[in-house]
This record gives sequence, structure tokens and C-alpha cells, in this order.
Amino acid sequence: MKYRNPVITGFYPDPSICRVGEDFYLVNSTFEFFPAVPIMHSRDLVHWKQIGHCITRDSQLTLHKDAAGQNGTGIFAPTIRYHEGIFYMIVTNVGAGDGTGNFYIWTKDPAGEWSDPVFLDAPGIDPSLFFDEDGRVYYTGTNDTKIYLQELDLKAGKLLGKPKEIWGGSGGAYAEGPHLYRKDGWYYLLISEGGTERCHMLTMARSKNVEGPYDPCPHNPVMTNRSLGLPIESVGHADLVQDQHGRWWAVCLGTRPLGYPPRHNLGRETMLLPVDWSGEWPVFGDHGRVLEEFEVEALPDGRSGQCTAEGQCSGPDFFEDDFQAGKPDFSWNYLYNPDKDLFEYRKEGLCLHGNENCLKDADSIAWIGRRQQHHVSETCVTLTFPASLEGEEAGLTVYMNCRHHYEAALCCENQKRKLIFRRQIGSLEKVECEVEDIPASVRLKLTSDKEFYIFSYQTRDGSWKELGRGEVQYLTTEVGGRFTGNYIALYAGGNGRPCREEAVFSDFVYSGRS
Ligand code: 6LW
Repeated sequence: MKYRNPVITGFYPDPSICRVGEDFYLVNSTFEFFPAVPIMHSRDLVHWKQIGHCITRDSQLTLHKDAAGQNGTGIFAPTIRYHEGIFYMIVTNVGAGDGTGNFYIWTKDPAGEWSDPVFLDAPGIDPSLFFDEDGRVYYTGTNDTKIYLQELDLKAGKLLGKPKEIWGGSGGAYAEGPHLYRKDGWYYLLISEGGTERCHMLTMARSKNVEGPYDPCPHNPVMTNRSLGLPIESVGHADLVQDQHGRWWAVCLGTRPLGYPPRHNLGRETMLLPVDWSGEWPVFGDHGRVLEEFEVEALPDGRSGQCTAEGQCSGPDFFEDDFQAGKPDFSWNYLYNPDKDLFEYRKEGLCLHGNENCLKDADSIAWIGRRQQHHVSETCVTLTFPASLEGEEAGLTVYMNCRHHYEAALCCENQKRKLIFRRQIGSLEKVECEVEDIPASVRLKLTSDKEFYIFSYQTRDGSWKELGRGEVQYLTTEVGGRFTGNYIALYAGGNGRPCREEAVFSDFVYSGRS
């Protein structure tokens, strides 16, 4: 039985997983996007379907702006665990001010509403929960590149005693992302080191006592793709799960780099690997490497035979939206906590009421986007916008962050409606093409491959005309990003004052190939 990685394509980093009977649940980081922490379900670990978000209400999360505009705030690295009928999700909201820090939420129904947050008095990031056999619960987390353990009274929502430093890693930079497991009388501590870039690796240590001392695995790192030139790079930040047949699996993040030197535009994606834990230490994937394709005896649901690449990824290869559902599909995200008044679902489509902000602002704007999940993709949407007022614009953008994006937009200059193609790469900003005599309703297209993003529009005779193109390499994490991947988004904005005209988007179609 063969399957292909990534099993969840596009920006789905820091996966954490748990099992309840035959059902697996998985969560990912979401940084400044809202709703936060998508929750996925699978029976075979290869095909994932989103069933909701853990964080859907402002009362659960206040996202703080990243003044540097580089995706460095918000939701980092969640952990999901199930214990005695309850799902727990613990995570960090990074930023300065109210509602930041480590907190957990819980629910009995992972596809339904989750609780309001219970904040813990613990510094740092990457929190995890460990339920010991004696009924005690432990919090582990990362602070100042060391791993800490502290007992937790889950019912009271209080940490007990003092935090104990249990490991500083095997010598790599940034010991982080800890999870604890119990097996054969040992406590196994799994962490990441090397940073989330190309030196990323997994290391382990174990102890007979939960508080340590923890002895490092004699052959760390237990998993890395560093320095191998494989199609999947930067693998790390993993979580282990045992299926109902006793077999072990891991999910981790990894990237699919393009070109040389390698750069990636789809963010950190979710990979699955078989784990052989028949010995004292687990063997991850292919001798500690993560491959694009793994051959396994069977998947947990008993399926064997060929798993085709098509339709395997949880992100659909084809998605269309006429915005008639009255609310966004799970795959749509807003930037920061959205101002709900900016978004109106109508018969004609999605109507955006732009506020005073626009794409270059690290702030809440009339913006709704979906992850780009394939290198080769095509997106079409019809935009209806009068563009008769100076400063107001609406369009289709491929967006890494507020300082790095390319877009096609209808706007107004000298009382004339224009269709423009603009690129912003850091502090460089340029309108590269302007077309006048354009109707107020125009069908726009964005195609992508591994080299270019190409924007086109449909002319009055129905043919497509290229508006402009930009290199993929300048919209990559290595050039302008940090922890997220590219979004394909619809937006409107007044550039300094709220829009008085509304922008209506209809017939959205996204298709992705590889
Ligand atoms: C996360 C850390 C990491 O907190 O990157 O890859 C950070 N691992 O553990 C952001 O995702």
C-alpha cells in the first residue's frame, strides 16, 4: 500500500494528533488567521476532512497585529489530546497584551463548539498535555529553548508547584515542540531542534520518572531530512499516535522547496510517516527520513492497495463557491478577528464593504482567503465593483503577508476605472500594468506554477488576456515570510478611509493539480 506526502497540502504546520477508537483528529497552527486551529478527521490517516475549527469566537481569541508584517503573531503550535470523553486543545497566542500566552479549551464534540479559554501562568510556547497512568496531568512547554514540565490541575485550571526544566535538547538550536508519551514503563520525550527551517530535526530522551532525569536517545536525531536534497525538507515538529491495531504513526511538518537555493511558497505542510517502535526507540519513516511516498502494509482502516495521488490530499483539488451558504466554507479564513460588518453574503455573491485599511496594513481588513494548496493551480472569480471613487479598490490577491503580495484590482484614478496589476515585495511596490475601458464587472484569473503567478482577465469577447505576472520566488517564506504559506484572497479597501462602494465577488473556482 502506497501513499503520498504531504497528506494535508498547503499551510498546515505543527500538526498534533489524537485517536478515539477508529477516529483520528488533527489540529494545526494558524497564526494571524481566523477562525483559528482547524480540526480535521480521518479514519486512515491519509485522507483528512476538516470538521470545524477549535476557535471560532472572539471570546476565545484576540489576535494581535504583527507590526513587522511578517506572520509572527497569533496561534502557534497546538496540541490535541482526548481523555475520558473530553477533547483538549492547548496552544499559545503570541503577541503583547490581552489574551496572549498559553491556554487550553475543551469540548465533548470536536466538530461543535469549544469552550472559552483557560489561561495558564506559564511562559513560552508549544504547550502540550500528558495524562499519566496514575491520573495526574502534566503540562510541558518550551521556554528560552528549554523544555519544562509542571503538574496541572485540569479541573481547577491551575498549574501546581514549580516548573521543572527536564531537557535542553541534544545540542541543536531551539529545543521546542515537546510531547510526552508512556511506553513499556518509560516516559519518552519527543522534541524538535534546529529551528523550523532546513536544519529541523526530531530528538528524543527518556526516563523512568516523569520528572527526569531524561537520558538522550543514543542516536539522535531520530528524524531529519537536513542536508539530503530530498523533495521534502525542514521536517520536524511531530506528534505520535498508536492506531487501533497497535501500529505507531507520526505526523510532522515539512516543506516542498522550489529551485535553488530552495524556497517554499505553500507554507509548512502536514506529513505522515509510519513508525516502527518495536525496539526501545522509535524508528521514524525511512530510517529517520520523510519521503514523498511511503509503502506500508495497510492503513489503520484496513485499506490496502494503491492510494492515488488524486483526491488523496485533504485539501480538495477542486473547489467552487457561489457564496450562497450564507457563511464561509471551513476553508475560508479572515485576517485577524474580522469585523463582521465588512462581509455580507447575498444572492449575487459575497459583498465586501472595505474599511479604511488595505492590503499593506497589518490590520483587520475586508479580506477573505483560502490557502494555496498546490504549486500548479488556477483560480477564477467575477468581481463587480464600480470603482468610481478615488482611493477605493477591490481585487484578487496572492498574499503571503501585508508586505508581500501580488494582485489584480479594480480601482479609480483621475475619475477613471482601471484594472491594475500590482506587486509588493517588501518596501518595493509597483503597479506594473493598467487597463482602462474596463467594465465594472470583470472575470479575473490567477494561475500558478512553480515559477510564476499569472493574472489575467476576460475581455468583452470572452477571451482571456494576461494582465501581468510575478515570480513565485519573491512570495516565499525565505524571501518575505515567517511561519505561514500563501493565500489566494478576495479583498476591498479604501486606502485611508472606508469604502463607500461595495465589491461583490461571485462564482469563485479553485483547482489545484500538484
Ligand atoms: C512553533 C515551533 C515551530 O511554535 O515553529 O516548527 C513555531 N516548529 O515549535 C511556529 O510554528
